[in-house]
Amino acid sequence: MVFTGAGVSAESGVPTFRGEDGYWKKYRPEDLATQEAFARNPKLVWEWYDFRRSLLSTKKPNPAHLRIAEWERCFQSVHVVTQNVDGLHQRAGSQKVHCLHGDIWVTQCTACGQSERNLQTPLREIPPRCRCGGIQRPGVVWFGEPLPQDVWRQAEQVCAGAELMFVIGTSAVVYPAAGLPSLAKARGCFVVEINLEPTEFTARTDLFLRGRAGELLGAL
Ligand code: BV8
Ligand code: ZN
Repeated sequence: MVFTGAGVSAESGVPTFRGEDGYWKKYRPEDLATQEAFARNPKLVWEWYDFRRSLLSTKKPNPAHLRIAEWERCFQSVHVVTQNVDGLHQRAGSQKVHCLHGDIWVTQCTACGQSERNLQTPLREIPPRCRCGGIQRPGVVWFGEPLPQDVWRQAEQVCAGAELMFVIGTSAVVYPAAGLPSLAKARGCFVVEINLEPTEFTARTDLFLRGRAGELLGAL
C-alpha cells in the first residue's frame, strides 16, 4: 500500500498545503475549503479551485508517481490510497487509486447531486452550472465533511491486509486519513515513511527515509 499526500506532487511543481509556500500559509482553510465558505461566497471558492485546476493542467507526474505506477505493474497487489485531488497518480498510470478527499476534476451539482467529469481550464462559467440549473461544487471533501464511505471502507481494507506500506509526502495531520498508517501498524504492517522532515507519525514508523520523494523512490 502506498499512502500519499501533497508532498508526492511537490516535485511536479504543485504547491503543498502546510509547507513554506503552502496554500494554508496564504489562505485560511475556513475561507476556502468548507461548506460555510462555499455558501458565503461560491465565486471566491471556485476561483481558487479554478486557479488550482489551471495550474495542474500545466504540470505532469514526477518520478515518484511514475515509480509507484511501475510497482503496480511489477508486484501482485499494489494499492494507492491518496489524500490528493490532483489526479497525478492516475495520469502516471496507477490503476488502483483510492481518492480519500475526492477529485478536483469532478464537479457535483448542489441541487440534484449529479457528478460529472469536467476538464475545462479555465472554467467558462464561475460557478459552473448543472444541466438542471443548480450551482455545481468541486468534487472534493471539505473540512467538516465525511469522506466518501465506499472509498474509506476500501482504504481500511487495504490497510488491514497490507504487509508493506509507504507513507509519502504527508504531514499526517488531517483525520481520519492520518489514522491509516497507525491502523496498518496495529495489524503488523511494516511502514516506511518518506518525507523531507519528520511528521506526527515519524515516531511510530519502522523506517524513515528523509528526502525528496522523486529522488528517493527513483533510487530504491
Ligand atoms: C471529517 C480539500 C467527520 C480538498 C482537504 C479540530 C477542529 C476542526 C476539525 C477537526 C479537528 N480535529 C479533527 C478535525 C477533523 C478534520 C481534521 O483532521 N482537521 C485537522 C487539520 C485538525 N478533518 C475533517 O474535517 C475531515 N472530515 O472529519 O468528517 C464527519 C463525519 C460524519 C459526518 C460529518 C463529518 C475531512 C478532511 C478533508 C479536508 N480536505 N482538502 C482540496 O481542496 O484539496 S485537506 C488538505 O490536507 C489537503 O487536501 C490534503 O488532502 C490534506 C492533507 O495534507 P497533506 O497531503 O499531508 O499535505 P501537507 O501540505 O500538510 O503536507 C505535505 C508534506 O509533504 C509535508 O510533510 C512535507 O514535509 C512533505 N513534502 C514536501 N515536499 C516533499 C515532501 N515529502 C517528500 N518529497 C517532497 N518533495
Ligand atoms: Zn443538477
